Amino acid sequence: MDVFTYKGREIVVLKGDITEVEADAIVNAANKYLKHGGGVAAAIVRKGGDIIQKESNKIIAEYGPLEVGEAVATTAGNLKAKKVIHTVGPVYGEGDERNKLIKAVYNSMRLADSMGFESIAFPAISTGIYRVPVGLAAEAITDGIQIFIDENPDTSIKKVLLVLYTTSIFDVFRSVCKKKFG
Ligand code: AR6
Repeated sequence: MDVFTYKGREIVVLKGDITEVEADAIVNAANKYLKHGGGVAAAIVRKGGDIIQKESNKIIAEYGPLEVGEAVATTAGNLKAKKVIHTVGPVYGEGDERNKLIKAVYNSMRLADSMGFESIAFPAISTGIYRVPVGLAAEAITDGIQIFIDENPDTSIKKVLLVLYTTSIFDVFRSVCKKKFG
């Protein structure tokens, strides 16, 4: 685990399972339809309970599919977190992946901030089933965090966790954070 600070906010990079993390909000790498069938999304529903999928279905029924970069919140069910924030990352090859990832992170933090949350945990959005190269994703996700803090100096968010599931992805995020925040 590595801890960095940026403008008085803690940025924690750790290898682990996001469903086990202590944070007010954990972020899910979702799809536009909030059908949590695979990857980190399936792990979140498996551990948090089907109530997360049910609330997700309600959101889709009411508002229609999400856009890439949008973020919405549901209950966290049995998880330690207060809420799950679902955001949609880009699929590699669709174009503008960097800005879409920045937007997904920014909108997730904005939603957490609107609920007065002090901590938020992100997985490596888009680096699994959506195949975005890890280096590109790490640069964009950390840029999103940095831009949000720059533009929202009074945010309630004191701590941002980056929870990486594999050693190789953890190593890339750690070196990008060292360069940017170290
Ligand atoms: N904790 C933290 N990270 C995890 C965990 C976990 N428990 N499990 C997997 N990862 P993915 P995407 C990592 O595929 O690429 C879903 O089906 C994994 O190693 O979950 O944005 C959605 O419903 C990878 O680095 O998300 C969408 O359809 C990262 O999480 C689609 O996949 C993201 O991998 C979204 O694809």
